[in-house]
Amino acid sequence: MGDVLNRLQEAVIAGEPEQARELTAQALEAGIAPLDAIDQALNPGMQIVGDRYECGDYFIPDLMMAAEAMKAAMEKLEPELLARQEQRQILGTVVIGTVDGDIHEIGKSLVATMLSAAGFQVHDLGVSVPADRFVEQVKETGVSGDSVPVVVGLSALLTTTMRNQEAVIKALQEAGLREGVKVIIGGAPANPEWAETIGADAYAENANEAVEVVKQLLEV
Ligand code: B12
Repeated sequence: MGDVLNRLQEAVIAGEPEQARELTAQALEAGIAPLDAIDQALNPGMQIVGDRYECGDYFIPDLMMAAEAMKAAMEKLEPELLARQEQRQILGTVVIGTVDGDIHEIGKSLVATMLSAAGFQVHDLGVSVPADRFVEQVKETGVSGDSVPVVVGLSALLTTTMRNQEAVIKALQEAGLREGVKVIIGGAPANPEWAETIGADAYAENANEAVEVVKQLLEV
């Protein structure tokens, strides 16, 4: 079991999407839980890639290939993560996206998948999402979802784009929607203090914590 996860981690570090896909399939066949593959192979692999980029050993193309490998693995894991959530009871609605100017996708998508697996209806708006687009989706969700509670999840991976988390909160305020929603933020540069500074309701460090915190916010 350890061996296939080690090889999966290596495939992410080497930026080999085909290998990552194949090894993920092997891991699932061997009975490895999807979350273990994420926690023990994919995330540590991306961490190493990030460290190598930081100290100048890796360059942007290396990051992109590693991200492709991680995405290939996630494509295999997502259906499994969702399948493990047996009866589908909608706990609430989450509108999530990576804020304007920021194209980092993987962490946001992982949070979206985990929330979906936990029973939330998730509207994933994608990456580099303008503040207006969040507002539009909250309006739409509010109308179609009646009294279903709405959480807005804002991801930012860059110190230059974390300001846009605040811009979304302001846009929600201006549209008169802030009171009706809960806002959770995340991404590497964010932290609880930043959440407080910009008037978010909560912060979570990773996808597992995000599920717990969203449940607490909605009291479900
Ligand atoms: C992969 C990667 C890329 C890929 C992204 C591919 C893709 N499709 O997503 C590419 C190559 C495109 C890229 C581009 C750039 N990147 Co980049 N990238 C990374 C890297 C190596 C990994 C990010 C990742 O996917 N991690 C894995 C996921 C699972 O973790 P995560 O994103 O942190 O998400 C978790 C938590 O943060 C949290 N979370 C995330 N979102 C949310 C949302 C909510 C609501 C909640 C509750 C929680 C939550 O839960 C997630 C799951 O556990 C990081 C380094 C690092 N170690 O983080 C740099 C990094 C983020 N990038 C960086 C930089 C500088 C850039 C570029 C500006 C480089 C350049 N000069 O062009 C561009 C920016 C382009 C843009 N406009 O966005 C810097 C940011 C520095 C800073 N302080 O601002 C980093 C930190 C690298 C570094 N050390 O310098 N990057």
